[in-house]
Amino acid sequence: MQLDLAAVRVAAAAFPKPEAFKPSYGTAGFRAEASLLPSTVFRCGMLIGLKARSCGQACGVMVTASHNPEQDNGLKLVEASGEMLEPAWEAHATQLAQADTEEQLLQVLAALAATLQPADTPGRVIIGRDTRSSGADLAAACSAGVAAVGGKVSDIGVVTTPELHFTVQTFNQYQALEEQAYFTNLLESFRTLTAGSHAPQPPLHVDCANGVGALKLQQLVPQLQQLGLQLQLYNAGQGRLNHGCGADYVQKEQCFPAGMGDLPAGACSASIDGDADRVVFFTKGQDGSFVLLDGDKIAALAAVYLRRLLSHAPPGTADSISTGVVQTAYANGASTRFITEQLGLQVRCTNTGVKYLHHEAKAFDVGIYFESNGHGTVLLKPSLLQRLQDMDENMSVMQLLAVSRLMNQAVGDAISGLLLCDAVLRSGTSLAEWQALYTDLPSRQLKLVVADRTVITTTDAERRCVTPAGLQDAIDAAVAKYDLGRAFARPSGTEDAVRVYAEAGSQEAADALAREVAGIVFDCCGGVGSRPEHSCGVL
Ligand code: 16G
Ligand code: MG
Repeated sequence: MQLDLAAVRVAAAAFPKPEAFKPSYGTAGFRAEASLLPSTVFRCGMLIGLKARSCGQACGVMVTASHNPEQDNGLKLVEASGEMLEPAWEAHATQLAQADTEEQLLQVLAALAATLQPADTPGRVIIGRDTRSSGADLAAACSAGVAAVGGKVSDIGVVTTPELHFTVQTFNQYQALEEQAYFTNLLESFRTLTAGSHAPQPPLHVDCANGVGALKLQQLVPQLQQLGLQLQLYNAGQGRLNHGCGADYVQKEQCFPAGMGDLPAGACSASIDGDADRVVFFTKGQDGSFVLLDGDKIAALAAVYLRRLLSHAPPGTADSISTGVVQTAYANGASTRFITEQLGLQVRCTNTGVKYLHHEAKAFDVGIYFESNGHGTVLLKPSLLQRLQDMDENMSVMQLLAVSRLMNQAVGDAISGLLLCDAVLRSGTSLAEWQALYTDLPSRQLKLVVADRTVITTTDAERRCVTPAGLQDAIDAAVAKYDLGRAFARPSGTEDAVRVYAEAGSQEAADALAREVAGIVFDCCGGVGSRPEHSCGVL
């Protein structure tokens, strides 16, 4: 592909890279303190501009740092399919973002362009951003990058991450950019799923993390009210982004978000994160305790529901359809057992990160995937959708088709997940029954810092360590001492830390096993600071 390198040189000069900054494309894109990022977003604009030009379709960029604090920002790159950037291109993004000199930058870019064929159409990059104050300037830097390689830009302003993915996906299907399409799709599919149960229900209390999800849910409140869903929004923009609130906080700290501790026992509540791509539910027990319904519980609820819809579809449908649930190593053992033993569904385990789960879920006709932390969705294969469309209209068939429209088919989506769970709760499964589907095994997560976390390599979906030698044997020996024990250690894909997970028959045992494994990692991998038994930070 031809590139005007002189024009690139001039444009790039406006976005110099901070000298010691070595950004790399992590599990879900770049993230750093916002003032460091103009060069990274400019360069990623060039990269995704080239990709769009070479495939002749729209690709996307989301400027967000998700659940990080307000002063950070980042970006996620989006394929023309609407899905997350394919891993081979992550390496190109890192190489471009790290180029230290103008010469290196031009070299990397020219080498990449030489491998690409231009399509007949110029391609387009759709850029969105969350509510961070640094977002507009970074989106402008990204646009400059796209323009520098001859690409077209459509800046769609403040959107959720899944909304941006949806917009890219549907733009390439229908060549139309209408923000309303995302909302109409959600509302119409929710209407179908809840047909016959539009009487007012007790409210659903939603913690919006003071992020973009608040703006979007606010828009849906009146129409959802007409469908019997009363949304009460908290942390809807008055306070600091992700501060004492949001799905990440609620799931990790296992406590009520700011302003929601006084809700009555049994109130159905949920929490989304700063860019609205993950959701967890919670409630208060009769004894006032905090009760979490995490991504594993959401997957279990979705699995129960889809299995029911399939069993009511025309005879023979359920038998000829593969339904599976995809989890990560963090999935509570009790959830895996429930799905395989009680529901009789297949479960697969992948590495941590939506891109891995999403890919694996596509292998099933109905693929349900959720990480424990609340990222996830339900995918229905296009060939299955075609079969369903060809069937006689039956309520379950219509509802299966509605699930495919409600649930974002490109990436995990908090608003989709929120509405699906509400629809299932109205269809006859109460919040108490949802809670009681299975009882979590007690678990503990810890993190520690080692000299170089890349010495740890893993296999079997991060459940076993391959290197350094001796580490896995020592973990196995520790696990063997605990009833119902399971533990693993994995290097984080987003921060300089090693994460340890343990579960066992009691909370004391899970805590002790986690500490023991953290101590083993500390000894085998050059732990930094004091040994974990005294000072291991909770994840
Ligand atoms: C990113 C991933 C998330 C994963 C987390 C793991 C996406 C959209 N986000 O936030 O799925 O659970 O990284 O972080 O894929 P860790 O490697 O630091 O544990
Ligand atoms: Mg997020």
